[in-house]
Amino acid sequence: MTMPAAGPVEKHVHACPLCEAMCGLVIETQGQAVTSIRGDDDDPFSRGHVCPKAVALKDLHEDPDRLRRPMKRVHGKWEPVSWSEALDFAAQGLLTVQRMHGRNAVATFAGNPTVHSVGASLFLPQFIRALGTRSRYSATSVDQLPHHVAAATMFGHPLLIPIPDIDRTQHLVIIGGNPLASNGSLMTAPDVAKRLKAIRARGGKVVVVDPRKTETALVADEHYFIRPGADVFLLLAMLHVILKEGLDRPSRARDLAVEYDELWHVAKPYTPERVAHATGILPGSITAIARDFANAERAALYGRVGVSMQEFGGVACWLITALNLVTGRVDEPGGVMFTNPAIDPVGLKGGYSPDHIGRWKSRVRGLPEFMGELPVATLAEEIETDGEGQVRALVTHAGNPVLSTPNGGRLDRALERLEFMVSIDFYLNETTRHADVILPPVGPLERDHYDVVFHTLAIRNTAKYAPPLFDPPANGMPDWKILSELTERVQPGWNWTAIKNRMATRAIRKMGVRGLLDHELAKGPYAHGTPNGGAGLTTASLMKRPHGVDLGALVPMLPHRLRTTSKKIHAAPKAILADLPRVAKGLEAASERHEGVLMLIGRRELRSNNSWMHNSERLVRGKARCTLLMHPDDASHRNLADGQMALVISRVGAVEAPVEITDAMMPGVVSLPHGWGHGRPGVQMKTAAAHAGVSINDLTDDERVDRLCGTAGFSGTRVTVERVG
Ligand SMILES: Nc1nc2c(c(=O)[nH]1)N[C@H]1C(S)=C(S)[C@@H](COP(=O)(O)OP(=O)(O)OC[C@H]3O[C@@H](n4cnc5c(=O)[nH]c(N)nc54)[C@H](O)[C@@H]3O)O[C@H]1N2
Ligand SMILES: Nc1nc2c(c(=O)[nH]1)N[C@H]1C(S)=C(S)[C@@H](COP(=O)(O)OP(=O)(O)OC[C@H]3O[C@@H](n4cnc5c(=O)[nH]c(N)nc54)[C@H](O)[C@@H]3O)O[C@H]1N2
Ligand code: SF4
Ligand SMILES: [Mo]
Repeated sequence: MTMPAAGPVEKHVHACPLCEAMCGLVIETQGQAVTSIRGDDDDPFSRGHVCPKAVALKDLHEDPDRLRRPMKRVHGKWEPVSWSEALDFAAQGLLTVQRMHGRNAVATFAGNPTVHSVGASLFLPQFIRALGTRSRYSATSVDQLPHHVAAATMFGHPLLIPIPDIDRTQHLVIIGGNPLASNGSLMTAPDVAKRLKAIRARGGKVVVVDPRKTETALVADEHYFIRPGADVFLLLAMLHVILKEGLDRPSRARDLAVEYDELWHVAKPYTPERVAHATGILPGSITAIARDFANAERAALYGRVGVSMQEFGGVACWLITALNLVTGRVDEPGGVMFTNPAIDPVGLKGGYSPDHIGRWKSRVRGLPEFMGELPVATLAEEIETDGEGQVRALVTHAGNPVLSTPNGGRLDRALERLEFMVSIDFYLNETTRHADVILPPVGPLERDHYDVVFHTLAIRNTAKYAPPLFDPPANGMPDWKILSELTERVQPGWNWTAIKNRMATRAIRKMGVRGLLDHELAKGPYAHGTPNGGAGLTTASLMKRPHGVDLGALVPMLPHRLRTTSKKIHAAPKAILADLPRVAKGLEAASERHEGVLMLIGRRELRSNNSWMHNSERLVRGKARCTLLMHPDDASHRNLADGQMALVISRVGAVEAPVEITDAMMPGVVSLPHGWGHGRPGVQMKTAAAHAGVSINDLTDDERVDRLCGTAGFSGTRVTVERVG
């Protein structure tokens, strides 16, 4: 739906909600049309940086396939219905299932864009609380959950994730992250390429450990191939070297730590020689990586999805922080630091203890709860398995678990068996096609913007608010309104609690997004002024500084930011130590080799955004993206030439994809990007369907999880590959 450009040109300052980098944008509009999108040079944080996805916000705004009215499935056909009919139908369907089968029979899944929408971040938790179900799932358990486990058990709150201070470090070790493609994660740092370059320009060093020689590895000083899933052994050996050689150093954080001596007991058996075969890294290199890191004047060890999406992700993420702790990097400039955000989701409460995990278990497989949710790797079997507590209805919010969770093909089939499904989403895609009703929120340019979550994970303290750039269309609802309408409708009954809850919901709804933001800002550290003498932060004062407010570099925050009940840092949390016998067994398994078997990993690409921006022509045109990267030796063993179709087979499924031969891959490892596979029937995204690709998660295995916290073990899925035909 190309919008006619009519009327005067208006210039708006906004922000991009697509990834964690929070780039500032200058958007020109004429009437309802977007006429240009550029990086905002006056944004003090992003300094004009954007990536190709920003311009695709225009395509999203205009996309004729984007749903603008609620849709109800009637005898297998989609029919537009009014908002009141759709909301009543959705709530009634959920309540009916709960009345018949209990509260846990309704499951919820919150996908990634939830945290990029201020309305959804503020209003979804209420809706889930109102449903009163324990069957809560989200993208967290296919992503950063192990980082939360480490943060909660060590520092007392899942969001106390220390952020690498890359603008001041002299030595950055990146394990399992590719910020040049992802633009940084659990490290909000717009224009990360420039910032990495600056480390080298001031005489520092960047080291990358990754089974693929990535875009980031290409701009680093050193790159080491590692066998997928073996990071835990590398990290243990690094800890071994550092403690054995006495390279650990005193620090303020060290003085706050208990259980410090446990670390040597843990690391002692893991010499570089013992883990070399499992990791694929020479003992001398492991020792050098450890010594260089420990000896650097200012250093940060950073790990991202490559270390959290694997069978030992929890222990690996803990070891990363433990290594930062022993070398005196925690809470020090140039090391890893905590933010002091204007709106603080960490809040005053915390109270996580070192064994705080698994207060309840999933019904079928006994996977642990964490932060009130269950691992999504178990969702399909919870739908399929009869019995008390079986999942019979599902609400998805901004998620596409058919493409994004392990063994998505199984989930795809399981969703067909649900008695009722509601999707809050603006596309009819691989997941929402199973819904009985779809409630589409307005697009990102038609709602307020404030990055509640990502300011908390940024390399500087910053704040920025933008009001909606377009008025929502007459028939459009922002996500927060949809959620609060649903919340009211699913709080049945006239007992005192129900009435109180309804009153609370109404009060918050009356405040709206801006009201709630002001309420939170007033509780925050900059309510009465900013470090550089600016006015106290409110949405009104932020609107006077539309490019965003820089609140300075990260500052030491310990001990007062600790939220452990002990007010100490737990260097070796109980819950994590309990997983070490499994790690010991894993070392044996990782040292075995199986003839003909390859290990599959994922990848991200600058023009792609998980599963949902593939309907933008400008992002998908050109060379096919969904290819199987393979080392030349592995290809020639299988008689595969570049561009030929390969059949990839795993325990759970098979897909066909063209081979792209490259020595950027570690021998024995192949890579497919995730988020593709738009060829399923019933998907209403024309451009995406024309560039369908296949889903890596038709190969990944829902049985392969990190038993510590249930996170999907994507990395290193065993596959065989052969030539098609
Ligand atoms: N362009 C773009 N940007 C995005 C996204 C996107 O889809 N597209 N998604 C966003 C989201 S949701 C997230 S969570 C972030 C993620 O941000 P990143 O973690 O930076 O994401 P990736 O680019 O997947 O980088 C992971 C790296 O880990 C490597 N790897 C895989 N397995 C292993 C392993 O076992 N060990 C080690 N050491 N490395 C391994 C991969 O080769 C890859 O280079 O990106 C965000 N940004
Ligand atoms: N094998 C493998 N699998 C992976 C990964 C991997 O690296 N490898 N990465 C994992 C990671 S890190 C993540 S975060 C997940 C992401 O997977 P999901 O959390 O499932 O998210 P997306 O695939 O991004 O799908 C987003 C959905 O939200 C909708 N949407 C977009 N914006 C909005 C909005 O503002 N409101 C609403 N209501 N809906 C909206 C889109 O239409 C789309 O349907 O995938 C995971 N899956
Ligand atoms: S890096 Fe790209 S997708 Fe991420 S916020 Fe910036 S412009 Fe948006
Ligand atoms: Mo993610």
